[in-house]
Amino acid sequence: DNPQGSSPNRNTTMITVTVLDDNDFGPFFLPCMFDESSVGCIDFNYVSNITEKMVLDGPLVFGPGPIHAMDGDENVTVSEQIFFNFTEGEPANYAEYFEIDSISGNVSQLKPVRHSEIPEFRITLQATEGISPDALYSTIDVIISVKEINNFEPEFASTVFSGFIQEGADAGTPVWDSPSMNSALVLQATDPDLEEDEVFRVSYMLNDPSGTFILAADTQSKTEIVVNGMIDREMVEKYELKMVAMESSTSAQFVSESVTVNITVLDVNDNAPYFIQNKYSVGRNQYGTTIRQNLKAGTVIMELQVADVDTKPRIADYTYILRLLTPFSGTSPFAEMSMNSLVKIVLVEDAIEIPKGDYVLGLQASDVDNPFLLSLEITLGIKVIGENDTEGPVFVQKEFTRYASEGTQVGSVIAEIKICVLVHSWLVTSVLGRAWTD
Ligand SMILES: [Ca+2]
Ligand SMILES: [Ca+2]
Ligand SMILES: [Ca+2]
Ligand SMILES: [Ca+2]
Repeated sequence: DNPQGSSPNRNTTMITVTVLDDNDFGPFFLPCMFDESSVGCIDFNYVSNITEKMVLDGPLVFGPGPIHAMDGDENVTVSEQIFFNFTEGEPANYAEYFEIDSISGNVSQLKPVRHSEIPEFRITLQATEGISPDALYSTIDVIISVKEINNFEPEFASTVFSGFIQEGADAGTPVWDSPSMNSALVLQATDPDLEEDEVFRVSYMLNDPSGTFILAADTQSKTEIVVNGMIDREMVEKYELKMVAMESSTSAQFVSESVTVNITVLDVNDNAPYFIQNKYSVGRNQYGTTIRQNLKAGTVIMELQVADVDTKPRIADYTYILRLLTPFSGTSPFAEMSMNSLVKIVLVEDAIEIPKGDYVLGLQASDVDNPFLLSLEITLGIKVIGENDTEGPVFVQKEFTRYASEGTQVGSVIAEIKICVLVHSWLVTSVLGRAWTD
């Protein structure tokens, strides 16, 4: 070229250089998509999905398009065949499930997959030009999602369960499946969507309005209910709990129908018998009567009935001990005759032989072998009057024995003596006096 046009002696020769494409680009995967900023094709993955627990009939369908690749070079002297193969993947045993046709790129499913075990495959696909050892190749990820089948909520074998717990049971004690308390009540839900050997991940939720029970800490696919509060059959005999199971093996996390767990509290003999109030009652655990000296030996002068808040059977039947408290010495002119829960106080001699006055007796009732463990003592006041005397008050009092330790301050009150006086069936209590040290 001669912009000035001042050198006519020069010749201009046009040389056209044709650059032949050498085989220096690997294959690229199709479809090739561009955007405004990209130089080449945008990176992408081949994605597909299959349904768990079945085998797809025919090749998988991929997006954004079928598996396909082109030689990256144009006008190469020999356009070589592109071969497809999987090189590695997650999980590592992906090849048990999928194979790829090296020529067509079609991917076939070989066996069913469980979503709970493998929710997704990520496999590296390699496209290679030709078969020479130094053949050029490219790779891309193939992602196959496993769609779960979830048509059913988890379910329990029954809608109502029965459990048993003994009153006084320690925290952590399981609710038993029978009154014999040999095995814990096991609660387990299943998910009909899962195959028999498939791991069922589940959360159990217990609703106990009383707050007395919780689920065992080591709950897995099955659970137990354990004590978390005080159990007293005489306070609460039955509990009704509600429970649900929520599947966590699936993304939908279906929740079961609510089931009922009825818990029966088993009795322990943990209460002493008590005396039923009757016409002789003069106060709390105090009974009294007046007898005349014309009564004959064997006469029943008082009848008392005991009851018990615990249920039968007990270790032993009721036992009674009657002892004379006032007067402090001498043999008692009264005895008890009992049959189970009925106690009769009878005269053991003709009443004419008994000095007039006030007699106080203690009557202990027990329903265990060892009365020291579980017994109740009531006080009986019996006033003996002459045949023609008018009825006066019955004194119901007890003897007191108190010991003051050495060094007790002078003037300390060590006992307070109260009397309970029965006046026409009304009990009057008053402080009679105090004992003090000097
Ligand atoms: Ca389910
Ligand atoms: Ca109790
Ligand atoms: Ca009892
Ligand atoms: Ca009880």
